[in-house]
Amino acid sequence: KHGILSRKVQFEMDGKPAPKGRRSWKKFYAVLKGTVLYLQKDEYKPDKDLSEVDLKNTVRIHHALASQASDYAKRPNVFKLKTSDWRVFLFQAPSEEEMTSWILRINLV
Ligand code: I3P
Repeated sequence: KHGILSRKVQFEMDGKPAPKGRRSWKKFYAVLKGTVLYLQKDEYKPDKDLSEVDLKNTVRIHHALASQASDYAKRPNVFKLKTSDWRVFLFQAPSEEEMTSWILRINLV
């Protein structure tokens, strides 16, 4: 699955609150491939190697849980992703359909 997602980091590894500066919304081109969610600055190109920043933004979603962020009212179509290493991200999808589709696909992994 591919698509535009904006990301906000709420908690980093081991559940530490993300520091100021890491908490702002950033727009990415997201690609879900197997158990890995790639978040890239630019459109996905299959033959291009990932940059160091792209690798840093990669999220392993094995044993992760996605759910609608019903407690977050500032933006629409936002879902929460909790990873197995206790990170928490908010992702904003372009529509409700896209949000639901991402949640279902992530939870199927
Ligand atoms: C953050 C930015 C985010 C905001 C976050 C701020 O500041 O304004 O938009 O999240 O609030 O820390 P900065 O750009 O300086 O990193 P919201 O959009 O959810 O309010 P937070 O610290 O309460 O998460």
